[in-house]
Amino acid sequence: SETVRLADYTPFSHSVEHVAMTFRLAPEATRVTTRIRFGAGGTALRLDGEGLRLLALRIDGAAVSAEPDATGLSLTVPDRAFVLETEVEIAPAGNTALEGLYMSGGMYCTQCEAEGFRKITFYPDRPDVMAPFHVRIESEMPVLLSNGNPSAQGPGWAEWDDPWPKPSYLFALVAGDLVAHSDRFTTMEGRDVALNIWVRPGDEDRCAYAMDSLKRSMRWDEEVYGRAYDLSVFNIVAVDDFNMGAMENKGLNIFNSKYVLALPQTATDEDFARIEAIIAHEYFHNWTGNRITCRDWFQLCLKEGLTVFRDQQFSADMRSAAVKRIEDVLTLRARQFREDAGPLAHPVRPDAYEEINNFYTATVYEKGAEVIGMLKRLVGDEAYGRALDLYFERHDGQACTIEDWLRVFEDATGRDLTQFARWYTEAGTPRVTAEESWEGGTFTLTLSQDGAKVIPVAVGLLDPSGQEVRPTEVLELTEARQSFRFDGLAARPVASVLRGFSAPVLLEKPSSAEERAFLLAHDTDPFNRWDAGRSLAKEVLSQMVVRGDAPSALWLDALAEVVLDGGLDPAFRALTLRLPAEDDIARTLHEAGVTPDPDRIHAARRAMGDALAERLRDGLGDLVAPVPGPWSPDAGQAGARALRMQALGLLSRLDGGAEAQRVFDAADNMTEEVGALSALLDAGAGVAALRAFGDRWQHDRIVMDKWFTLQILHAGDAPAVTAALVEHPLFDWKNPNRFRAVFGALSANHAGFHRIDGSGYRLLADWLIRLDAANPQTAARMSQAFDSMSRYDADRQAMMAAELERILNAPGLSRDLSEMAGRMAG
Ligand code: DPP
Ligand code: ZN
Repeated sequence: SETVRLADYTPFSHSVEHVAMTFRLAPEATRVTTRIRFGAGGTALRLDGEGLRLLALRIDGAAVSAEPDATGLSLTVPDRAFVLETEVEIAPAGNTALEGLYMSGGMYCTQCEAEGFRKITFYPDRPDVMAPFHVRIESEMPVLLSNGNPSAQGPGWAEWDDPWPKPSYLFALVAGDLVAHSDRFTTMEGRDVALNIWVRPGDEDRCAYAMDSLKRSMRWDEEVYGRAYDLSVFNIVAVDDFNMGAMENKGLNIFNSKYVLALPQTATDEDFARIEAIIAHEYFHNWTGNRITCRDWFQLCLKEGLTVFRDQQFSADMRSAAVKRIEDVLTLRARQFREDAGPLAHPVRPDAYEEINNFYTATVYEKGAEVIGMLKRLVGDEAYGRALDLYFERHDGQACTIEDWLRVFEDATGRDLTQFARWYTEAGTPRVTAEESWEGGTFTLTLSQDGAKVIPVAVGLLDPSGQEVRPTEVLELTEARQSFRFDGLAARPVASVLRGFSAPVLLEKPSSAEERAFLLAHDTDPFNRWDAGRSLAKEVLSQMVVRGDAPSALWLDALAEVVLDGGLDPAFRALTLRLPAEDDIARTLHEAGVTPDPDRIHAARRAMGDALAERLRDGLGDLVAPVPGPWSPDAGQAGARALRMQALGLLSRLDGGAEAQRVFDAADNMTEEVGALSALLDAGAGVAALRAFGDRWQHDRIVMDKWFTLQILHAGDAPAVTAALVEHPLFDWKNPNRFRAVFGALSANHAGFHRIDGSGYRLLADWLIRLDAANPQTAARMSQAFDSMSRYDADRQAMMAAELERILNAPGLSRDLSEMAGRMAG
């Protein structure tokens, strides 16, 4: 396969002044006519195009004969401005890859990012070619949508006009039997915008939360970033078959239906929070992505890192900033630190790829957002605001690079960001070591790093009584080793280092269990308070795994103190009560030079939960009391429910699931239904509840995904349960959500996936090979389960390597899966 390199970038030969397209939709034979007005650019023109049947080609109205090759069309064109017209035929009904124009549940829809537009028509399918589009759709479908503003319509046709020049990856078209949940929004510039969420008939009562999230996102982007919406209509469409979460097409966002549709009865609090975040994320792309886009796909983090950062800020403002930060770091460590530690590690801005779809990663997205958080911390909030204003002013309408982005900050602040730029170009999670000394009223913190980056390390000091004696200060670590002095202290302080997780690093700070228990009890920084408890829990778990120790009383007491403190935010208490995931323990052990044993980790984590349940025995009754008040999706209630469900899980270890069964039977919302069912499954008492759940929700695709996931996640023998479930009539493996619900759960069940008989590895490989033939993108994404191979013992490594080899030898393997398996096989 061919490698694409950042170093080889060259601008496109021609400008595109305007694009006019006509779609005559039919499932087996859709006709697409495309009229492109090119500016002058020499006589050689190369267009991208894949799987297109070329019917006609005209230059300035004169027929030209041309023969496409496998990836496009090379033409000799006039050495001046000209109009190229093509007519092609495509078959959306047979498009199972879900890229380009395809069908989902009887409707037509598109997904063009990153390179799907070339499956629709011949075009310079690259983000730095931007043009205004006019689209005509002819179809018997009642609702016909494309980007921009509606311009005309009649029976069987509609026309759309998008005045904002855009790259082809933002093109979208939808045609279907849809109904709208509608509202309006007036922008700060006085523009009246029609808002519609289009769904299948019957789903319209499930859109209220998404609509509310959209309006709050629009207002927030005006208030916080000064950015207003720029068309007369904003459409969102929910589709059941979708490779990703959602897509920010200009004026016509297309969403995986699970990130739109929600009722209290069908969606958990986490689902509600995710819907709010993804609606915001796609909306925010209108400025960070659409108005200012990427020059090439190596710059993907330019739009994704920034837009994730913005959606995280939004969720923090809508909910609890402290809780949001803890949740974001949990995700970062679980997904991005893992990625960075294995064979798939790459810089936030990669410099080479075979298949760009493989680079929509935790590193580009989540670490990309962390890098912006660091930048903001280093320059300060006010300068960040000025830099963003300058970014929008200077680059509106352009396709940009990370260099452009950093130059804006340099120009706005006068700061040299040469060293900072390494965060974009170097892979791997830096290690920072902290050492302390105390002498004559002076506390010295010495920080060292294994690289040469600029690392903002936020630090605060507490006195021995737990009072903060030095508020948070951002230390800038720029050298290999640096000392920072704090003078005039009455007593040796306790340092709270890397507050708010001020940089995405592995912090090594030799400190006693007592000191961490002290920080868990007293730290004024909520993130570090939580993280002290977490690092203590990891240490206890490691000792249980490695030495067979019992869980320490110190940890149990410190945790109980927080969990039973009614004065603390229930969401925070729930997060503190959550035990580290088995995969996280495996990574931590591996980093410490210990080969993780999945069975021992599983047993130790269970023993830890049992001990915790014993320790909290007297308090659990109160903690599982119903959450008062009418149901609401807000952060307060969600936190209370999270704490209740955590406690219910512990109580089930003591009562065999009796209380969980009562909660399950009485539940009037999905958070508690799923929470109670999980507790029952863990207690080995979930058979009846699982059946009841399946009977109740068998007609609801989104809820049934949970039914599949839960039984695999909580299975003792996850491969066996998975093997049985793929025979279930509702296992529709071509639906990405269903495939992920099953195989995502298999790889998330750490002990099950890594069973020493190799059955987990084998089953996943079998199905990746099968899925690859239909949907390479999702198959490649799911193959990442193998990226932790090098952590484990020789037997497991050999079995995983053999499965990767088997994948690589599969006939007709896609470029997507071949690149992923090849990188992991080494
Ligand atoms: N650009 C899309 C996003 O919003 C890709 N799924 O992240
Ligand atoms: Zn995005």
